[in-house]
Amino acid sequence: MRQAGRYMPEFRKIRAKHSFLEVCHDPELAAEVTLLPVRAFNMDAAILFSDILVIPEALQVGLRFEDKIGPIIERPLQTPADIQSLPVIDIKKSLAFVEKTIKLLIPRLKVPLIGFCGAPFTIASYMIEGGSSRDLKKTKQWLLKDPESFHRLLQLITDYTLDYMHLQANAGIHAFQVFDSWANVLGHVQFREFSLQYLHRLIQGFKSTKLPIILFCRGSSVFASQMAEIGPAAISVDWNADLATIRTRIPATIALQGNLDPDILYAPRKLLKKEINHLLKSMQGDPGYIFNLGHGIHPDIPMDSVKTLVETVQNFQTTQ
Ligand code: 1CP
Repeated sequence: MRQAGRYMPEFRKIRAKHSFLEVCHDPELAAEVTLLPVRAFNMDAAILFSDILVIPEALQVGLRFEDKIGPIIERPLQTPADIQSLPVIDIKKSLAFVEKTIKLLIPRLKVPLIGFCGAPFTIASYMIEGGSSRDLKKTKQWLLKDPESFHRLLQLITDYTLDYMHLQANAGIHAFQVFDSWANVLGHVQFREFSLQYLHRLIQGFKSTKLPIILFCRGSSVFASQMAEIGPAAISVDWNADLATIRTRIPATIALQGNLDPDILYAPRKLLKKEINHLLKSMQGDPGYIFNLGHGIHPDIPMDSVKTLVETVQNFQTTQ
């Protein structure tokens, strides 16, 4: 979850010279930033340095990132006609920089590389809201008042996303994670109609690659059983629920990833270790368990806490 993020001084040093999008667009820089946490902490996997919003950017809605605000989309979608006016793009060309980054990384990595994208619902919500939003009011009003055009938008994003997933698979990634960061604003009926259905299409469309898909929703502790129905290789669980309880509802053929509260990284070392060990013990013996945070790491987390976390997890088997 946000391995490089903003908490690493080395990342901030690069960012002092380059905008966030410049780093994403420059394969050498993006590869270098991907490697930073792997080198610093001996992580068991690397996550590609990029952002879920490169698809809206390729669709020319005017994406920029502002410090302390986050993403801003200059031309958000306001009417169904705006969907019609989106340009027809070739993902292979528009996102060729991601392919180059992955190809640079593969020979430089000794651990697996995780590629990623945003879920269609989350991407649609950014394109409609024009940036981060707490309640996604415009998005929810749109899907309630005009579900037909909302589905058209979701399908359009799904098609481009599948092209993007295949671009990453062909370039050499080893696993793929889909982030539905805003699924938690949906009730369970709407989750099924406006999110899950399209996540299912991504899973189906990616099957030919035989690469594992990890599905994360903010809200996965509530939606886990529905997510299991569409057959991902793993479900990444947010930090609101007890993971061992979720395990009892999910088939053993689906791995579970998660779910330490990222705020625990602010705790003193002793408490941090206690919380991590508690989670690991609760999942002990489960061959389909992958430790992770329940959501992204905060930019002001001390490097030492991340170090303690990785060491505690990696030493767990031998010390118990
Ligand atoms: O190394 C890494 O950090 C991993 C690469 C990565 C990933 C997997 C980044 C880099 N972003 C993401 C995914 C991402 N981006 C998600 C899904 C995961 C999640 O829910 O956190 C989302 C929602 C985004 C959108 C995004 N990107 C936001 C908005 C979040 C919100 O609250 O609306 C922001 C602020 C970003 C910027 C961003 N992306 C990545 C980094 C390191 C940063 C910070 C950039 C900086 O200021 O330097």
